[in-house]
Amino acid sequence: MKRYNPKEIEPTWQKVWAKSKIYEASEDTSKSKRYVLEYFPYPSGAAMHVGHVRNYTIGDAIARFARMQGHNVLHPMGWDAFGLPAENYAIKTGISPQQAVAENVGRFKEQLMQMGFSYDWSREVNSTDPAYYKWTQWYFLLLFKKGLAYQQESLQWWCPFDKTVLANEQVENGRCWRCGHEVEKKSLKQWFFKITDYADRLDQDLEKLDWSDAIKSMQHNWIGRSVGAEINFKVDDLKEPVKVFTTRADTVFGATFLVLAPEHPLVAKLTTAEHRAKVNSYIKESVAKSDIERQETNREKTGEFTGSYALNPATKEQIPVWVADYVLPGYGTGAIMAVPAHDERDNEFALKFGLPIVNVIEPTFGESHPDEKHKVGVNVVLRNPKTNEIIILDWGPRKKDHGGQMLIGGGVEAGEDIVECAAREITEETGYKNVKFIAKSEAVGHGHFYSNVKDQYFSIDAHGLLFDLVDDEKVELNLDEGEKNKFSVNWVPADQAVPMLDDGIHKYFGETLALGKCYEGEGILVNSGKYNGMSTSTVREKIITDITGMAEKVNYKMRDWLISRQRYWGAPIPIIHCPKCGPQAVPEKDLPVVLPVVKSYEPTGDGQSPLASVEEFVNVACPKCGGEAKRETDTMDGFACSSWYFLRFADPKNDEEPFARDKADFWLPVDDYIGGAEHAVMHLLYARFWTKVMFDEGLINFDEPFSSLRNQGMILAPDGAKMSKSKGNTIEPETLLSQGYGADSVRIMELFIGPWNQSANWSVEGMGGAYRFLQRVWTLSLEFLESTPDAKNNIDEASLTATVARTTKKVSHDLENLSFNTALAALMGLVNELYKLKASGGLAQTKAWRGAIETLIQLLAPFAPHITEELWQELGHSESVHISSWPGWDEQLIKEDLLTLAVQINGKVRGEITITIDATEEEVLAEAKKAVQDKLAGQKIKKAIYVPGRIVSLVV
Ligand code: ANZ
Ligand code: ZN
Repeated sequence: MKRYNPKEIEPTWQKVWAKSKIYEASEDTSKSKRYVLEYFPYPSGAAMHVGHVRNYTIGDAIARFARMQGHNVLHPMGWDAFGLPAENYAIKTGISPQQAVAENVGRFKEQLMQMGFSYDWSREVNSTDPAYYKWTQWYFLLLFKKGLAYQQESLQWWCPFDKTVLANEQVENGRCWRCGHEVEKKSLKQWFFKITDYADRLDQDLEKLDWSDAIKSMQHNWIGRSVGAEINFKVDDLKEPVKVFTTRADTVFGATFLVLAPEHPLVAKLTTAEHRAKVNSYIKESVAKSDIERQETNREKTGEFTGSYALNPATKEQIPVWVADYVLPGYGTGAIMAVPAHDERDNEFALKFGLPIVNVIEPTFGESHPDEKHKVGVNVVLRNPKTNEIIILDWGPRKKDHGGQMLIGGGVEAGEDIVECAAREITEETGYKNVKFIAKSEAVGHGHFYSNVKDQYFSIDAHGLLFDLVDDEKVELNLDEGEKNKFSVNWVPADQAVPMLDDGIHKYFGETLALGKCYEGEGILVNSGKYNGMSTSTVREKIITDITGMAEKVNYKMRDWLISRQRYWGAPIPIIHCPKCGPQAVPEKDLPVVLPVVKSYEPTGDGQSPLASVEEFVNVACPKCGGEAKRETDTMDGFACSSWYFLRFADPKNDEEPFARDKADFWLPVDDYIGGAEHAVMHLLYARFWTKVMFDEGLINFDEPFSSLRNQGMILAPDGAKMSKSKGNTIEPETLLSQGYGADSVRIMELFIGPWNQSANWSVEGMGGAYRFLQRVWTLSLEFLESTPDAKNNIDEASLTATVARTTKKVSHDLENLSFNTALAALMGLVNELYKLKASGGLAQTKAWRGAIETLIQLLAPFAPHITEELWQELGHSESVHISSWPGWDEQLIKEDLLTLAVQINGKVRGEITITIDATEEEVLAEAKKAVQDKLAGQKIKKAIYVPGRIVSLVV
């Protein structure tokens, strides 16, 4: 029998596929299109490791499955090849980026080829090819003409040793990532794309996308829309007021000081002579820190007093003005009103510098009840100062508003003061006799609740008190009849106890008294003049108009996109600066502006790119007046190239326009976009922005580029460490191939290792298992072919066809849901079954056996394209298995595997479903919810339980 030898069959089939062009796509409208795309890679010189390859393996399985299902599949590949690595390599070795990239692309492509991925190589693009970046430049000009690309002076990180600007990510602890030299901020003129104009749409349209919630919320937070107000604070002898941005105008009566970012333009004017020296040195320290560092929540607060005071427009009091680096210059107005009672950062700051804290919000909980009685009560945090444990009372399982985990508490009796009351309640409920009063909360908690003990609704004003335990001495508990044996007393570490508390007021006092947090939530106003007693959320807008006379103001965290780089290896920005006419677009007929070949790739040292010293490039006639002018010498950030490449694949050879509209409209949006999560707020946001601009320009008929985003999980080293070249723990397919495993085994391993979107540790044994599985498929298929033709055998044919049908259904279903690992498990199960049948009844060339083996091969084809192609041909087919039709199944054959289950809502049977016995819990629950949808009538399901094979129980 022929041996399974991947080293021989894999390259052979790769050549055949290239020649027969079966993976080339055309605009065939008779089939539905499916655009499957993996992030186009940066072609690094290093070998790919198995983590990189997983991404392409997932995409290829999706593409192959879709193709066999009869979709018209576009699955292209290209190179994102501009950027610093090639340039730094050139500086070091003198080898030009053009040459290095060409070599790397060749090597990278070879590695992809070896894996047998089904790319349409006729559509290959390279972002550094002038025929490509001509259109990147064209887009730049489109943005420029629409007012969406502009130049502005801004502060940038600058390394005086390397003589270059650095991106934020390239500064580590205030030092240059390359040379370790301390960096400075330098004011440089830079190009920006006005992505902020699209902030609202980028935020809202996230809703339309089938992306993971994690990525969507990262984009959402990055865009950071927030609605608030700008309030002016007048400073004596200063014409301009200090304008602050706040989302909590309702807390203005609690604003006891102002804080300006050290970079704020008014700081110099505000700082009095006495404080100047200290403030100036503080400013110098602060600007050297990154925004991320400045916002770290557990960093100790720092700041300086300016010597000036501002008028709080609500309280009419003079409040001190400080500078502190936790206020950032780039957000809101770069200045805040600090409300230390209700903002954690302001609270820390006030505590550190002894500034006043005025509480202006008291929380309210629960709904009022018509029969409620009013009372005044206490909630007591009893703390053991030695262990920092506090007491919580366990009243049994919480049901509605009965029971649960509570603080010590009770009603204040006539003639009793609050501290006495608290001490009495402690002794009555816990027995502890010797306790010490520590603090009383300034705020009163307002609640509406039902008393377990008294069987009565109450509205309560509760005072919070903190006591320390002095010693363990106890007396008999003194409880009301209704309280006896109803609860147990437990000491729990404070940080664990507080989250356990069930009632709102109890939790509030737990957080403020036991954990020292400030209250950032909503409630009713106190210490707020005429607004006292009103609710914070309803009064917010009213205070804004009363104080500012203006409406709400929307702010975004997102900044405009800095696009220019003072670097050689990027697409030149197609602008000509004319001393008379200003910046002018390079006329379209003169595109591309080709990167000149240079001798030195070193930056010039004065903040300009190496292109600035290439005179033939720089000196040019103004396209408007014809006078002497100079080219822009900055190049574009590589993210510009990747913001539209997915469109170029629709029409990669077009030299009249970036793409023909009908082709783009035919193929796009991308149906499955596969890649890691690391680009959440960069590429994935930029590409959405460009797409929206193109949509607005009428270039395309869709305004989101990627319908479904699939973020694959990482592959880790066998010991769970991240794979990296520097650690020397990478595992490379090239090595595995040379060991004889074959691309098919590697691909199986990549997908079998675990759910595709979760990380997994590579396993050497697993690799062997994958290989043996394929070998078993090989052997069985060839044994079948070598068995007697037309012979009878004694297997249970009905069982064989049912097993095959069941597996077909399972694999089809799993592939639809990208559940590659379970699909492979099912295929391994099928192979085991087939071996068992062979052992019991023998193998022969019957119709049933042929059907089983052919189906197995087809189901395996998206995972292991080479071995399946080889066996398919051995079985006598002349066409490729990869363009054969995906097998169907006869539902009749698997009927016996169906099961009927009752669906209960709150314990009553309300419906019935029929499922397959191998249905997953998720599938069963989805089916059950559908079956009783009308009976749920929109009620929220609190709990859904599936007792396998027996019942589904929903609790609403
Ligand atoms: C008073 C206040 C009281 C605030 C309160 C919060 C709670 P988001 O939601 O992220 O937009 N802030 C405003 N500009 C800032 C800046 N440049 N750097 C640092 N912090 C800044 O947050 C808006 C809130 O963040 C604003 O509302 C302001 O503090 C602070 F109980 O004003 B707030
Ligand atoms: Zn001019």
